Amino acid sequence: MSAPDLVPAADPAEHLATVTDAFRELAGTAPEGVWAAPGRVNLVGEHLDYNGGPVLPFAIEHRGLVAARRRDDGRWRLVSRQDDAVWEGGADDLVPGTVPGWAGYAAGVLWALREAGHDVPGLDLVVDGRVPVGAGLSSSASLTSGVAVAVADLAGLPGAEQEDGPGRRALAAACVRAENEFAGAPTGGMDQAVVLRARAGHALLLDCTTFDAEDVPLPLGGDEAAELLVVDTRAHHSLVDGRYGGRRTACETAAARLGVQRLAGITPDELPDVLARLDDEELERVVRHVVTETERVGLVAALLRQGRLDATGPHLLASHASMRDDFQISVPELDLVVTAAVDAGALGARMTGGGFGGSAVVLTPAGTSEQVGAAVHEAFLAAGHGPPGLLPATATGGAHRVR
Ligand code: GAF
Repeated sequence: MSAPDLVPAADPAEHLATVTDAFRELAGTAPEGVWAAPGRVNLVGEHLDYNGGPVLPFAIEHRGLVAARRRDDGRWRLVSRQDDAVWEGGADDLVPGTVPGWAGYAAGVLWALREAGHDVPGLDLVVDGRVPVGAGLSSSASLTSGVAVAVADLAGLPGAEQEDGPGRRALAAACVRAENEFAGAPTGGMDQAVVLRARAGHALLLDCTTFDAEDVPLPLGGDEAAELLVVDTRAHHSLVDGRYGGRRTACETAAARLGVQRLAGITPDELPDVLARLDDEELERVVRHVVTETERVGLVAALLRQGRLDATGPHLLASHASMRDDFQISVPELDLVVTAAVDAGALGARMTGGGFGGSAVVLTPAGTSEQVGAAVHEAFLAAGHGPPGLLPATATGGAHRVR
């Protein structure tokens, strides 16, 4: 049997040197600065952001770096170490829907900040994203947020500072516009918020109606009773293939039929009556997911405030079942992570992110995540799948300047 495929975060010094060298190759000079933006794992609260509900994500060590320097001619040159194509343009080229691939996300931030009335200087900019792509770990929010903090810092815009505040909220809103309107990805606002606003050692309990947030302790990697492992199934997840958007549309249809602004405002007590009014099996399922998942976020957050991550397992399992059976966004590989992990002694597990592929987050007793990861690896091979990627999970802080 092959060894499990461990996917540690990049070595910070190597990552910094690599993006700096790539910048020198592009511009013939050193960058003015380098900024980092993490990926994220959502502990619980899936597909609630665009339903105005609460979510509980945290930022992970896997991250992207952005190296940048201002140019005098007002033009932008965007380069990615993960792609050969260079995008070059000026203000007339910032047209929504016209810039394909990763560059659409980066250029979208320039567009959104200009739309917000900011003067965005010309830039040379190199990105080196080390958040696995298509893994449901928000490589795109890492990209947009990294570009946003770099531009904010170089242009003297609010939000460049690391502390959470109105400037960071505004940058998150610009990143959402970049993804929704410029790149055409119909995301909610969870990912950009946590990537820009997370505090190390904490999950971000985010109210997606007001975008107010509470930092809830999520101590990982110390002598805690439990630990988290992220399993990338390598079943590719995408936000632009129509399936994520289809769930969003079903929620909007249900809300319109019920005459409510946001499905997450429906209480568990109201649920039976609400379901009876819908008379549509698909809409009933999506509403049941949103209402029960909203309740689970509150229960998990309450346990975290008491330092009881180890007691959250049943809620994580119930969340996965809800996404598998009611929201129907799981795939066999994600279900296999959950069953194999539980069989190997995990306390709980669930798919995380938009679904239809991507990653699962697994809660294990302290000191056992390696053994549980090995069991999931074996189960994947036995089922004829390729090896999953195993990522250790610690909760890090949001996007910031590293140099
Ligand atoms: C993706 C989206 F980008 C988020 O906005 C959120 O809806 C998530 O899927 C599901 O919770 O990550």
